[in-house]
Amino acid sequence: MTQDEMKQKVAEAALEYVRAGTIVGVGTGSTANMFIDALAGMKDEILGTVASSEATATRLAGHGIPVLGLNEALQQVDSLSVYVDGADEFDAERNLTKGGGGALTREKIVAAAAVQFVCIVDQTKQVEYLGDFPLPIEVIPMARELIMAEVVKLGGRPVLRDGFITDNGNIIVDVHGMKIKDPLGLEDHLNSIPGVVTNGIFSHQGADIVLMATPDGVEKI
Ligand code: ABF
Repeated sequence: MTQDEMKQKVAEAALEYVRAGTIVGVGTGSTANMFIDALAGMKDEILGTVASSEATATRLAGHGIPVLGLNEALQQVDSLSVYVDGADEFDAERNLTKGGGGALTREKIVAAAAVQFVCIVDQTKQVEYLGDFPLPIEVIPMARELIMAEVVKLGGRPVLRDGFITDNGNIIVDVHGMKIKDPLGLEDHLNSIPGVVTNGIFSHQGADIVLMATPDGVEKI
């Protein structure tokens, strides 16, 4: 089975967590895109969706799936019923690294607004420790050098993502060479540096359920 076939299977499996009459948070990336395509078959059953990026909003709208702003949604309901999104890495405690697509801040916000975070991945994303995948940090542009120097002190190798601007008008610094043994601590530490908008460790907002596609089927972790 190819990686794309595994992504397809896990995207379809996530439909089981979509409840009729609720607002659904929708992530970003190639696996999330397959979920959006599958969700189109249920579009008349849900109240609407909240997108974690402009790209996701465009794809949802292309299927005729209603897209609400998060503020608008939370004026109608107390919380989103579920947030479905991919990840770049996950560990045994369901901590995640996200943000390879640069949408980490909105992804973290929408995840925080949902009762349940269902993470959809294929088995290539499973790791013992997060950090092999470069850790993205969304940064306010004027703080770039300050933050890169702080990252070096932590033992990381910061690389500016060339020519990339987030949906929020900021830049991304990708941190290479970190073996992340304390995801919660590092998430908090990086977020405490002035100028950091957020970082791609999802430990506070870790997944409630990881659905992992393998050639033998979809495993629930
Ligand atoms: C989003 O898409 C990101 O947080 C993560 O970087 C990426 C995963 O992409 P894919 O599903 O294309 O592997 O979930």
